[in-house]
Amino acid sequence: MRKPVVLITGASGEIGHGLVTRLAPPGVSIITIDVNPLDASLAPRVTREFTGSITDVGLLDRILAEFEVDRVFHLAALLSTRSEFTPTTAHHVNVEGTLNLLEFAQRQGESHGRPVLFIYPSSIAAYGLPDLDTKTRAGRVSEDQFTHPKTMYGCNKLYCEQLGHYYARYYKQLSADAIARVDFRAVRFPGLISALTLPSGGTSDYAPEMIHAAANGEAYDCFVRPDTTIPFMAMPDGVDALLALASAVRERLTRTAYNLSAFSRSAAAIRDVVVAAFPNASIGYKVDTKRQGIVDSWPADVDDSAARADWGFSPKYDFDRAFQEYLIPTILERYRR
Ligand code: AKB
Repeated sequence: MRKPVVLITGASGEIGHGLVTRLAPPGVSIITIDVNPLDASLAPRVTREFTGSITDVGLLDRILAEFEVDRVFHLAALLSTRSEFTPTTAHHVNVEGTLNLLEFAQRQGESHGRPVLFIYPSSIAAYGLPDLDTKTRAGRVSEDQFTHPKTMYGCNKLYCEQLGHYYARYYKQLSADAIARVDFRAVRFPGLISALTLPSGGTSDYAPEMIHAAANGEAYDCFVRPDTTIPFMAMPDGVDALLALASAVRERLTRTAYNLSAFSRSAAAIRDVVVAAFPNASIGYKVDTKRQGIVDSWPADVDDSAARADWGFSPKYDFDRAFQEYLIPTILERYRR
């Protein structure tokens, strides 16, 4: 008898860390795939940890044979800055890896007769605003505006949203048994900020990097201009959003991919609050033109009203609460230890 489990890909990453903690047993059995081993504190929470790549179809076949996966949280991806350095690798992991997982979910669904829930974090990188003037005028961008990404990662995310939609709605519709086997749902995350982990290879990383550097007594050069503004969210709200979307009633969902945002602030506003909390912080600016260009093409804020209306998205942490009640106390505790 195969055992019903939740599969988390990219489980060793930032979102995975929070999700494994929140989904922990006894309620649920988790299996994970990541190229890096799980943090020692998380390993006891999972039924089986597979160290390997989502591009390894043989590994997915072995999992298919042994486990009955009814939910997939597909988090594994190369982030935006890293993807610009290795675009073909990014495409291989971000797109072909996602296709492998969708096929895996399809076959799981066919074998156990129920659609497999497939939760996919897309990103504000799916947008591409042509210039700063347009960014200022655009204000809160809705899901169907400006979807002309300027990065490989953004192209990958936007395309995989479409691919998921295809699996959920049209895949094998020409065959006799035209039942959807994959229940695909996506969110477009803003920059995520975790107090417990540091991101790597992203372009929104300047915000978490300046906070962690200050708490750790290290000097930091922010790689974007002080006026640079994009939406952000505290990691606990990001994890809650994935779980809320996963438990939403299918019939109430009016979109495949939903915008999410908790607060939109400039790099200077984030620096101010960090310096107020850590008066010895040394945070300057050293603009990286390429990364600046990427963030300038992302919206200053997004319209997340569809997520709020359809499945009750409601972040707990606005800008003040994120810093005063989550980031600063948790980070202080982390570095004190
Ligand atoms: C990145 O910077 O690549 C990510 C994202 C906004 O998707 N954090």
